[in-house]
Amino acid sequence: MTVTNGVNSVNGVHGGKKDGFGTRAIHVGSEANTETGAVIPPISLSTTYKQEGVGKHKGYEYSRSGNPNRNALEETLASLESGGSFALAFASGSATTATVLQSLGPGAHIISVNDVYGGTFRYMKRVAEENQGLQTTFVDLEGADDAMVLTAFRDNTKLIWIESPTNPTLRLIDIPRIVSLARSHPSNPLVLVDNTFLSPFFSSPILLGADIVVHSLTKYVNGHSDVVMGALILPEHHAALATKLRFLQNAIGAVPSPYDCWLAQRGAKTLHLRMKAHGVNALAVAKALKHSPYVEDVIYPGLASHPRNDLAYRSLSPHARKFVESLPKDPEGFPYGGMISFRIKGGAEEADKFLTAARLFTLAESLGGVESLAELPAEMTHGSIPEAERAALGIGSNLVRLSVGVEETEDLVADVEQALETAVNRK
Ligand code: P1T
Repeated sequence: MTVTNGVNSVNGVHGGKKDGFGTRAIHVGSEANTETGAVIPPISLSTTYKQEGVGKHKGYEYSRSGNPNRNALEETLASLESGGSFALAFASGSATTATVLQSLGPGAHIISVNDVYGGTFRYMKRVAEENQGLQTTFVDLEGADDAMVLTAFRDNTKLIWIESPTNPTLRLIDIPRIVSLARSHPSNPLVLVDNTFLSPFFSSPILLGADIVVHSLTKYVNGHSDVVMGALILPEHHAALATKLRFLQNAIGAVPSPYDCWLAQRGAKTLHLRMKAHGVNALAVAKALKHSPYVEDVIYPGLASHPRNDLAYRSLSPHARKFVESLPKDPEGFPYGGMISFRIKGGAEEADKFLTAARLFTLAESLGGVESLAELPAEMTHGSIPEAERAALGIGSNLVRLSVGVEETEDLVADVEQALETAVNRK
């Protein structure tokens, strides 16, 4: 099977001017159907496509290689991730990770930020290392100085894996600094940013020099907790790498269904609206946690009291900065995505009570949906990380992670306050 569809190029440019983020989210990849006029793209479930003669077709042969809904979603994503030109969708964020790591070839070395999603850690250690011979060195890319980061480089270092902010301790990585270190070393590894936590609305890593951006679309991009899917996006100068990855997308075959692509594209149309609401709500909840006598420590990089709040501001995408600057000045901070982690006073018992006492924050894994979620990383999303490593990262039994949804702000704040009261004060 050959790959029939090429890589998608960005559009959303009119009269030399690029439409804004929200306009692109709604229109790019969603042009009215030329045959029927349907404003919303139909779902194309066919797995195969008629050929007029052998090799003569309308751009589609077999739907693993390409289908109208996946192509349309990829076009939307290439346009939304600023600086992106090529987007490829996969059956999950984890399948995206797997395909990228497989593209590095045998014997490659990876440098990864030390705090990553538990499933990414598991893939690097238990699959790539044990089965594919890829070595990963986990480095504190937030706290280590340049010399310390450079000591991790090897001749065969092919990739640097960044999450920023990290899952779940929300460490912030200075992406341009890591890019310049990568460029300064003879191995010149690719710099990849998993942008799941901030979404293409709050952060544009390609504009900061990243080579590849990865998303679990399961989270903010789809936004409604009803699709598992992933994607990667590359800038124009990585056309050859995009072609290689597209070959692997088809050859490995971890592709999403047309229906899921259609849902994710529908979700992406409101990404800008949802992210603004997630950010405003998260800032309000983070402030309430900061003022609570029942909280030991709150981690939200948008809070002015966060040690890397200036880096958070510098790392805002151009569209997020415009949004933040349009808000009335708040001396306590600015919206910076919807994720918060905090350490509740006490230990596992208080954390467990908080998680079951919350009414609106549902106790569940995942993040980025319209509904608020809360979880205990040590036992849930990061349970696959050995206990000693979790402890070194600060993922203890009283660390609670919140995915702040887009419900009414005051309801969420009241819910967190009552759950804290129940968990710590009325034991
Ligand atoms: O679940 P999946 O679509 O395969 O995506 C994996 C993934 C990749 N990158 C980051 C930063 C992630 O947070 C995830 C998935 N995370 C969760 C399910 C979670 O609750 O943290």
